[in-house]
Amino acid sequence: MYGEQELLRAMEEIAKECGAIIKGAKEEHVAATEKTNFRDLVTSYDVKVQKYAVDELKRRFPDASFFCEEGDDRGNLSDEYVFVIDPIDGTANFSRHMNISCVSIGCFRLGRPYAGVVYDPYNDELYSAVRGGGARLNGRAISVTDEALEHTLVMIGTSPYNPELFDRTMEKLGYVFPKCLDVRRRGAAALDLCTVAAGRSGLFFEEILALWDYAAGLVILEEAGGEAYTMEGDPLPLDGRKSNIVAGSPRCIEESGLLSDRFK
Ligand code: 2AM
Ligand code: CA
Repeated sequence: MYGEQELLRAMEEIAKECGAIIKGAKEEHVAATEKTNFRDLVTSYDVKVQKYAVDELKRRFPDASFFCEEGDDRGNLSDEYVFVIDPIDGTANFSRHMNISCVSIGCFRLGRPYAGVVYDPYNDELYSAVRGGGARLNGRAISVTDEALEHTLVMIGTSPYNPELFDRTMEKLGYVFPKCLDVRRRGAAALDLCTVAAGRSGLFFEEILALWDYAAGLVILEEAGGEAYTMEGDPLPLDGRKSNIVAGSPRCIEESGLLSDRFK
C-alpha cells in the first residue's frame, strides 16, 4: 500500500514535468497523425509525454498497473493501483497551438477512482484531489459553484470522432442555452471537468468520452462537491467503456433538465 500523500505528490510532480514537455513544443511544428479517423489525432508528443509519465510512475510505484490512451497499455482496472493516463487531453488544440490542453493522470484503487491530477501548463494550473481529502487548484481548496444555472457558463464537447452524435449535442445545447449565461466549447474534457470543479462553470456535457478523459477529473469534481452521471442518470462506467457525461454542481445539473425523461 502506498501513502496517500506520497502518491498525490508524485502524480503532481510528474504531471508538472509532462506539462513542461507539452509547453516546450510551443514553437515547433507538431505533426498530427490520424488514428481511427481524420479527427482522432496523435502527435509524437502524446507518445513522448505518456512514456515519460509511465516510466516515472513505474519507477516510483513498481507494482502499479496502467490504462493509457496511446498504445496498448490497458491493464486490469480492478488491480490495487492503476494509473489512468491521457498524456495530452486536447490533442487537436495542441497540434494547432491553441494553448488549451492538459495532462490528466488518474489513479484507481481496487477498481474505484482514488486520486486525480490535471495540469494545464499554459496557465500553470494544477488541479488535484485524493478521495476524502477535498480538491485543490495550485494548493487552494476549490468547490463547485452554488449559483443558479442562469448565472453560470456551460461547457460542452462535440464528440468530434463521432459525428453521428452531433444532432444530439445540438438538441441538448438548444435546450440548455436559454437557461444559462452562455456556452463554451474548448476541446479538452479533463480541463472542462476541472473548470466545473473550480466553480468557473456550472455544467459540462459531452456525448462520448473515454475513461482516460474523465478518470482524474471525476475525483477532482466529486471532491469539489460536484457530480457526474451518464445521460441516463447512472454512475459513469469504471470498466473502460466509453460513455456520455453530464457533470456539474448538483443545482446546475438539476436546473439543466438534461437528466429528465425528455432526453432518455
Ligand atoms: P483528446 O483530445 O485526448 O482526443 C474533445 O471533444 C474532447 O473529448 C477531448 O478531451 C478529446 O480527447 C475527447 N474526445 C472526443 N471524442 C472522443 C472519443 N470518441 N473518445 C474519447 N475521447 C474523446
Ligand atoms: Ca489525448
